[in-house]
Amino acid sequence: MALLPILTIPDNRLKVKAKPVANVDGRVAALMDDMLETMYRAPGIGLAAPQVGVHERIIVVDLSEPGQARKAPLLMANPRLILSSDEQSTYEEGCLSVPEVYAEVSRPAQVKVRYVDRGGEERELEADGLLATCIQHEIEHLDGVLFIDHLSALKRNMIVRKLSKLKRAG
Ligand code: GNR
Ligand code: NI
Repeated sequence: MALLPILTIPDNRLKVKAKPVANVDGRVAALMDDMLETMYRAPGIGLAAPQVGVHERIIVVDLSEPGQARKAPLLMANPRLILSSDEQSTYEEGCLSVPEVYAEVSRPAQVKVRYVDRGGEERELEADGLLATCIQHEIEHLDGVLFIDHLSALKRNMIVRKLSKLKRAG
């Protein structure tokens, strides 16, 4: 297992659309394990492959509290939403690629996601609450979209400028 460096904005690699995984083989399973370890260490509740510079449609999610036993991480290849509720819910979101920025985002409250698991099996999951929000946040990373893209251009530009400055300052 290995920890992977997490890219932060501004970085054009976060804007690239990721490619579908053809086969969930040993290489992909190992990448999922490394992503999970990286996410736990960060710590975060989700991580998408583009955040570690890999442009493949892979996400990992685990909503357990940091420090608690992590029982059921979700490891997904090619996740796609097959249902999204009309009902919306709003959460204060953060992102490991947008450090120390938090903002409210509204998204469908309930979703159904179809994906291929670590063993190569096709599965479906119904999610609501923070899990639904997190899965949508991760799937958007696969399309090069960040949660700040849901904010006004004014707010987004302020955030990008601030983080650019911090990055230049090292
Ligand atoms: O750790 C994370 N917390 C979080 C909180 C609310 C909504 C989404 C998230 S995902 C984020 C980790 C991350 O950047 N995943 O891409
Ligand atoms: Ni994120």
